[in-house]
Amino acid sequence: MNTMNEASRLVVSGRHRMTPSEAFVETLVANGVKEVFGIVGSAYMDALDLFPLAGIRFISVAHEQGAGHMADGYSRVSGRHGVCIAQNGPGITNFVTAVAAAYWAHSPVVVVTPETGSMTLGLGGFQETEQLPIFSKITKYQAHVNNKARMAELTARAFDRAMLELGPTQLNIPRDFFYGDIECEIQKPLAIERGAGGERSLDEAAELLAAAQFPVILAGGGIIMADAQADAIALAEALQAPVCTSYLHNDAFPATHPLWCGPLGYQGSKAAMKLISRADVVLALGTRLGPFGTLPQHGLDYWPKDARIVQIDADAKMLGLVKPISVGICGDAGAAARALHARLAGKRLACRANEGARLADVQAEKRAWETELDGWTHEKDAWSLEQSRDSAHMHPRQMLRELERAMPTGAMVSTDIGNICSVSNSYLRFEQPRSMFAAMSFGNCGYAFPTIVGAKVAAPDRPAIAYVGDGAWGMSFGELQTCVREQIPVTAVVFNNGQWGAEKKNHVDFYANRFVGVNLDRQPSWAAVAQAMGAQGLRIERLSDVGPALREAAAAQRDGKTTVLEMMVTRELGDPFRRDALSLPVRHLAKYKPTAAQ
Ligand SMILES: Cc1ncc(C[n+]2csc(CCOP(=O)(O)OP(=O)(O)O)c2C)c(N)n1
Ligand SMILES: [Mg+2]
Repeated sequence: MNTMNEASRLVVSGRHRMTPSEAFVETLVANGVKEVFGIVGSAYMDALDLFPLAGIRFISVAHEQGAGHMADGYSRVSGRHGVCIAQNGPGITNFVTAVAAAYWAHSPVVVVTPETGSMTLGLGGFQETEQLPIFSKITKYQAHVNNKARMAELTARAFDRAMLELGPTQLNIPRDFFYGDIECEIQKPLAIERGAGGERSLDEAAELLAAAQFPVILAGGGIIMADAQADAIALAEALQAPVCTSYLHNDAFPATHPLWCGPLGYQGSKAAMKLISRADVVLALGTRLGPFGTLPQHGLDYWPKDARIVQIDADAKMLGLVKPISVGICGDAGAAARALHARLAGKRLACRANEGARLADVQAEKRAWETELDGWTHEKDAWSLEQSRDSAHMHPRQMLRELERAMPTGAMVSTDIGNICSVSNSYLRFEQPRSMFAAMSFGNCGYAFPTIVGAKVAAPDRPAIAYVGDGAWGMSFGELQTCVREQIPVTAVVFNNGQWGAEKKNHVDFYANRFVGVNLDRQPSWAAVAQAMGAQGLRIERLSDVGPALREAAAAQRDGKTTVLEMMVTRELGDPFRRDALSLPVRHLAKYKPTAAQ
């Protein structure tokens, strides 16, 4: 950024006469905004015109959904606001999926939604739709600028609430309200510190932990958001308690730490599941205990139903919502971990007496799981065996193991929703937080690629890698244009199995292989498409090429190059997502009853 822009980042102080556009942009600057993702639109031209002079880079994307995901990825890696903006009406409705995803990822994204002009609202003019109801259930707060004089105040509140409530907020601005003269003051961001939680609950939790014979920590996203990994490690070490990570928060605890056991949930670690099943006290640190994240997996119904649960979450509404708990603590994961640690310091800890045996069990379970993973080179159900028998392509699990081995230090990895991306959960291990950006519980295909683009903008020096199934890639590859145009170098690893695999697995397991809409036949060569779009594209056929290709692609990011690695894999499929939610079909009408041939 040049010096003129640095100087221009000083926010005006005191009351000033300005235009609402100036008030809006100055409030962005006051909140440290340096990048905004979006697609240009007449609705906010007057504010956009100020961005360069305010030192704000406008990152022009291919689709507004991409902008929303980029803002999400940006905020998840930086802990700062992600901001996106678009044209009223269709530009804004294109945001919806991304905002819902950011909501469930607890990302402080500010969604700026210019709307149709206040004087024609309701008349059915051009690009009009009611923009507040659409986002009402997927935002933490909605600011509607009902008077242009309130532009600075409401913009500031949208930013404050995104941090305070940890989730997306909407700033809805009738497009004519960017113009005119107002007098206002630019507000400083509110910095509200979260505490450790109630004294009594912390005391109770410390008592439970001190008396526990087999305490287990479940480390959640709250640890990442609170930058509290060091506190979590210190507490785990004080108890010498094994640490499982919550579903898709594999980066909540360092994988090389002796107490790390791996992730719970779909395609998670059997070691983590077996160990938590033995817990008499679970410390759920910074997790809402989402229902999908603790479903039985690998045939193990591992959640310890008789254990005492201490749950710590920054959002009081999450306490005891999904699982019965013994103690609920509304607090910051880091502050609460420190407060518990301090309380435990003066106590005799029952679990330290059996420490030797417990830690031996932890290591044994971890070794057993690694050995099982090493031997689990391919899926062994009848359909998968049939698919891979004569295939020249790679087994997905082996390919994922090679990617794991070649993963560059400090890498950020985003993962999409799909069978292979889900299986990758067992193979994604991280040392530092803010490294894994999965589609979380909204689970939308098309999440991973734009999200990693946003993450790369926030952390340009870290290798940025997206894992994407070929179906989801079809939804999101358009953002390669953004990478090339805006020079945001990332690596997309595209798993080409020629199918919407995760859904096909349901046909295999429940619908006797009656396939409808799951085969992705006659796909283009995604490597060639990447090349045509100005990126590098490589088709990877052999296992021995996987690691070198990933390393080279990640290194090429330093030269500004985006690479698509098209992994040619068999059609075999791992366990399904929702075995819990499907049933074998019942048909009463003769015409729908399966025939013998089926
Ligand atoms: C936006 C959206 N549409 C549809 C789905 C349903 N769905 C979940 S997984 C999946 C298949 C993903 O296929 P692909 O990306 O090729 O990955 P694979 O399962 O083959 O590894 C689909 C269609 C979804 N989750 N999100
Ligand atoms: Mg696929």
